[in-house]
Amino acid sequence: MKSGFVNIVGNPNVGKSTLMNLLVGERISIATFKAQTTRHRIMGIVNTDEEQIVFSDTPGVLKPNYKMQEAMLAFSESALQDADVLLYVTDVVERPDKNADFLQHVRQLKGVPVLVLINKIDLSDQAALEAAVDYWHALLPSAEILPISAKARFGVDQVMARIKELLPEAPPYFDRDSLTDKPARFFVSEIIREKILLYYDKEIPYSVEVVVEEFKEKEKSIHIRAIIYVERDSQKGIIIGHQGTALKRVGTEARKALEKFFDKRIFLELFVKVDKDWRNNPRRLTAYGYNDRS
Ligand SMILES: Nc1nc2c(ncn2[C@@H]2O[C@H](COP(=O)(O)OP(=O)(O)OP(=O)(O)O)[C@@H](O)[C@H]2O)c(=O)[nH]1
Ligand SMILES: [Mg+2]
Repeated sequence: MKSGFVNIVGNPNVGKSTLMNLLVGERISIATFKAQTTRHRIMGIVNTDEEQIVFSDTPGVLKPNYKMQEAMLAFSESALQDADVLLYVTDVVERPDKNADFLQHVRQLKGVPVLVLINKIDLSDQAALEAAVDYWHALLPSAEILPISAKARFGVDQVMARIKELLPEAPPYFDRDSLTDKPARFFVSEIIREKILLYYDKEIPYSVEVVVEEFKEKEKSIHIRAIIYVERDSQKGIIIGHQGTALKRVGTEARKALEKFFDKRIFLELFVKVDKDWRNNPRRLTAYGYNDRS
């Protein structure tokens, strides 16, 4: 039996979550066009007769400006501690020299195979791709470099095949039928947050935390009550919108996505509350799960 942790790290918006969902074959991690979509370390588990591959998606590496971002960075760094295989994802559009400290940690990993995945090659030409390969080869000489396009599903099967070769022999870490380490409520709050990332501008999505207060599952339906917390009063009005239309849109689109995810009828109630400056409040961050280390 082969089993191990395959941890996905890299800068924001390079396609880590899109790739994780492809590798796992389920839409476990939300992915949007905005940077800093992922805030937690989220495991997606692939079980076959011979292997258990525990993928971890992580937040994009950043220089923290507030305590929530410190917690996000700690999730990314934790993925360097226990990786059996590390997937360092970059893409053909990002400025690759940012976050030199994190790259230095990657370089110092002992005995951990690193695959540098140059994503979004659908946006590149051959010459630019070759330059990127040379650049990464100089930066991480012992890493293997694989160009991919998660969006076009190009190169992903090769990545999977290489992971299976590199996976160590070990007994499984999780039940053989588990798909993730996170409870159903986590996915509910993430799906609601995804809609908020898509429908609101500027700082609003980054000031939001979603808490599921009630999750009552029946045979054919799930009743959910969730609170959208914002940092300030003025943000509450923006989330709700004129005559409640903005919030209604979030509710409708989140319900549709939740029905797809759970394959059940969903009854969703959303409320908006202010939790002043929660992003810098250690006690609130702990309550919201930002200090859970797996
Ligand atoms: N053109 C193109 N876009 C891609 C590709 N892979 C991902 N994207 C897009 O890149 C954006 C970011 O994708 P995510 O998967 O959310 O990126 P991430 O690295 O998880 O981002 P953070 O969670 O913010 O760190 C989304 O709009 C994706 O659709 C690709 O191969 N080609
Ligand atoms: Mg992500």
